[in-house]
Order: sequence, then C-alpha cells, then structure tokens
Amino acid sequence: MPQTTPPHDWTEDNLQSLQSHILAEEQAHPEATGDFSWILSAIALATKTIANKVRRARIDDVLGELGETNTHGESQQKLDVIANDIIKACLGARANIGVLVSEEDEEPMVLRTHAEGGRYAVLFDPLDGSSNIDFSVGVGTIFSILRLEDGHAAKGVDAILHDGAQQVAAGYVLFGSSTVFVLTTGNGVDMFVLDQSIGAFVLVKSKLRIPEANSTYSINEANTKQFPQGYRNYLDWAHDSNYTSRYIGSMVADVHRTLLKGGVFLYPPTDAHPKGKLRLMYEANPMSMIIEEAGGRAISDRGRVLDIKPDSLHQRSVVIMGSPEEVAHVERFLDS
Ligand code: AHM
Ligand code: MG
Repeated sequence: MPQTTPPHDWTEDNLQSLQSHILAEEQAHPEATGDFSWILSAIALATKTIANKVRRARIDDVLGELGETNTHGESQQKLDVIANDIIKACLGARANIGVLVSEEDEEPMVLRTHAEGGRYAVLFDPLDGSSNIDFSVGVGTIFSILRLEDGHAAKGVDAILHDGAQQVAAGYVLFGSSTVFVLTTGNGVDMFVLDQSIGAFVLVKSKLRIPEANSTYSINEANTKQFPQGYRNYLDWAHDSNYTSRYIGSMVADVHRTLLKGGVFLYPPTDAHPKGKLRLMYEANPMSMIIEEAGGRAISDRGRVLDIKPDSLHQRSVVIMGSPEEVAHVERFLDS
C-alpha cells in the first residue's frame, strides 16, 4: 500500500511571531487587557536593538569599561550603559508601565502613578554577564514584571518589594550565536528565536519542559574552598558520580543551557558575596519563574527563591536551579 502523508493542519502549525503569539494568548483570555502585548513588544524592540549593538560592539568600539561604577560598586561596561538606555527609551513611553527598575540604577524610575495608568513595574538587568562581552561570549537581558497597586508612587520602593511568586511575567533574551527570547506569563515557557531576515522573534518551541535529570553542574568551581561545607560535599559526590561540568560565567547562557539540556546551576555564598552574587529581583526571580514553569526547581539557602520577601531592590540571593532531580541532590547535601 502506498503511504500517504496526512494533510498539513494549517490551523495549528503556523509560523508565529512573539507578537502574534501573545495576541493569540490574550484572545484566549477574554479578561486580558492587551497590557502584555504592549509591554512585551517594547521589550522585543529593546532587545532587538541591544542584539544589534552587541553584534556590532567591536566595530562601533563600545567594548571595555566606561570608568564609572554601578549601584553595586562594579565597573560599568560601555554596553551596559547603552543597553540600559535602550531599554528605558523603549519602555519609558509605554503608557501602562508605572515603574522601571534597573540593575544599573540605584533608584527605581517612577514614570506614572496608578491614576495616570501605571499598572506594572518592569525590573531588568539590561546586560547580564557583561564582563564577557569583550570576548564575544553569550550575554543577555533579564526581565521581571510585577503588578502595581493603587498608591504605588507614594509608597516608593515598598510598592515593588514583592516576592517572586507575584511576578506576572518573566523572561530573558540571550545574545549568543542566535538571539533567543524565552518567556513565561505563568502559562508554561515559550522560546522564540530572532529571524534576522524578517526582524521578528519567531516561535520555535512552545511549552518547554526542562529534563527531569542530567548529570551536569554549572558553578564557578574556582571558589570551592569558599563554599559552605554542604556545597563542597555535593561537589565531591558529583565528582564520584561522574558528573560533567559546564560554566560559561554568564547567567543567561548557563541557565539557558540548563533549561534545554537539564542539570543544575548554582551560585553559592562566597567570601566576596556571603549572600550569593546574583540579584534577587531581576536575576534570580525571573530565572526561577521560568525554571519552575518549565517543571524545574529553584531554591536558595532559605527555601524556594520565589518565596523570599525582599528587603531591598538590589539584594542578592544564593541560587540553585535546574532539573528537579539535580536540585534535590544538592539539597540533600545542604540539609545534612
Ligand atoms: P553581572 O550582572 O555583573 O554581569 O554579574 C552577574 C554574572 C552572571 O551572569 C554570572 O552567573 C555570574 O556573574 C558569574 O560570576 P563569577 O564570575 O563570579 O562566576
Ligand atoms: Mg547581572
């Protein structure tokens, strides 16, 4: 019998851009206001612009340090500052954004009161892993979106100090060998890749799931002697269990690999960063939401990352995130 190929279902397997995907999700929820498509289109525009800058960095001579330090006393790379400005330029005019919080700025930028339409706070790390830029290693933008209550402008920072479980959306854009946009609005994780030829992020994977397990850890192992004993015991166990190690030193790239391939990514306490190095509100929280939405786990040394009640905008957190079985292995050693 000759084999016949079933007819293609054109109602399902469509080419979808980030924009059309979000509009389709909003159509499925009649109560949706269109707020997300408005904010996410601004983030898409900003990150396409940053991707272009990152690619042209050596040509345009914007590599290296600016000579100023950011709010954490770290030297700002030129591209950090450019990326920060691009995000503010793209998001600042969106009428429903009330507050912008950036890793690069000490204070939140209050744009609109609730009465003026400011319904959301967007928190972001404009260019994470920027110490890698000079060597063309993958870097990324990370963002977190929180809803703002009435009176937020008067409350100041307190209006934004919510635990990560309250995020309404989170995502990152990896500027690597391709530009990848990974997004969750609390309904699974979707992945888009920038098609340079048409200038749009196109959907490549919907409802991404992280592998349950994979014998790979991602940690700055040079700091081992500074780690609390539980982490050292875990590493001994992982060595004895023939684990492999992958560490880029760019959270977006390391977490992206962990999301797709499985394994565990860790940043434990060190002498230089006794509370962990990564920032809770715009690094650990959005990445944790993505990992959890993909079926993984994300913990700190104080329980679930998303349950941490922040005391300050730029506070740091220990992070251990990835495949559920791999996080459980680490946890076993931290508990004992
Ligand atoms: P940054 O926000 O200043 O770029 O620092 C965060 C980066 C993360 O991307 C990465 O996971 C970590 O710092 C690497 O730190 P280390 O070089 O100590 O391993
Ligand atoms: Mg960062």
